[in-house]
Amino acid sequence: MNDGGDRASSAPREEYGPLGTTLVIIPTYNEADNLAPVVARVREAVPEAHVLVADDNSPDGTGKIADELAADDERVHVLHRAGKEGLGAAYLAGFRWGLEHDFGVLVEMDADGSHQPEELPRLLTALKGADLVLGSRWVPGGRVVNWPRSRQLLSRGGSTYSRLLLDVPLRDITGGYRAFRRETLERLGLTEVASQGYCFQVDLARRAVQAGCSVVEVPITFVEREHGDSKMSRDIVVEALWRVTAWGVGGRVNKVLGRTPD
Ligand SMILES: Nc1nc2c(ncn2[C@@H]2O[C@H](COP(=O)(O)OP(=O)(O)OP(=O)(O)O)[C@@H](O)[C@H]2O)c(=O)[nH]1
Ligand SMILES: [Mg+2]
Repeated sequence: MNDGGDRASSAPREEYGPLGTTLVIIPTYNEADNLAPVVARVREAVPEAHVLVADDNSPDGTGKIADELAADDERVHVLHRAGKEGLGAAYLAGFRWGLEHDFGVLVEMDADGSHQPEELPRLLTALKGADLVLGSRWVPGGRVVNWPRSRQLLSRGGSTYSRLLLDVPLRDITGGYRAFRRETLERLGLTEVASQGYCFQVDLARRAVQAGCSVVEVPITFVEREHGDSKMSRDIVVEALWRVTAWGVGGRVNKVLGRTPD
C-alpha cells in the first residue's frame, strides 16, 4: 500500500506520460435531485476537470437541469441520448465524446452521490503510475455506508465470482468509480463491448487485465444514495451472471486449446 493505492494487476509500465485534462462522465437516468450537487462537488474537488452528463432522456427532467448547469459553466457538457439504453451504452457514448475532444483522462462516476467527488484527487494521483485506477470498496481502507446487507453480499459475491472465474486479481470488479488514461481506453476494443448493466464494469476490467494494463485499486468510501431510485434490477444481475460465466468458460476452453482470449 502506498499513496497511489494497491497495485492489483500485471505488467507495470516503465514510464507514464502526463495525464492531460480530465473529463468526469456522469451517466444519468432520473437523477433530478442529485445532479446539481454532484456536479458542484466535482467542480470544487478538481476545478480543472470537465464534466460530461450522459442523460438518456430522463422523464424527470434531469437533461434540462444538465443543460442549465452547462449554460452556467463552460466546463460542463451534456450528451442527450434518445432513450434508456443502460449504463454501458451511456458510458461508451461518453468515452467516444471524450476521446474525440482530446481529453487525457476519462473518469466514471455515478450521479447519486455514492462516488464522492472529494476522493477523485486520490484516484487521479494513483493514475500517474497506472493505466487504470479502480475506486474499491473491498480493499483495506475501503467501505460502504448505509448499504443493506443484501447489496453488500451481492457486490462482494459478484466480485469474488468474477475474480475466480475470470482469473482477474481485483477485489472490486463491479465498482463504477474509475479513472482511465485515454490510451488505456484505446486499447480495450470498446467497439466490441456489448455489456449493458453491472457487467459492463466487469467487462472493462477484464479487458484491461487481458491487455496487460496496470490496474490499481484505491480504497473509497461508497455512500448509498439518499434521493431517487436505484436502477438495479433482476435483469442486470442475470445479464452479469450469464456473461461472466460465458467469459470464464470461454477463457478456460481457449486456454485448453491454446488460443488467445477474445
Ligand atoms: N444514461 C443512463 N444512466 C443510467 C442508466 N441506468 C443507470 N444510470 C445511471 O448510472 C448510475 C448508477 O446507477 P444506480 O441506479 O445508482 O445503480 P446502483 O448504484 O447499482 O444502485 P444503487 O446503489 O441502488 O443506487 C446513476 O448515475 C444512474 O443514474 C441508463 O440506462 N442510462
Ligand atoms: Mg447508485
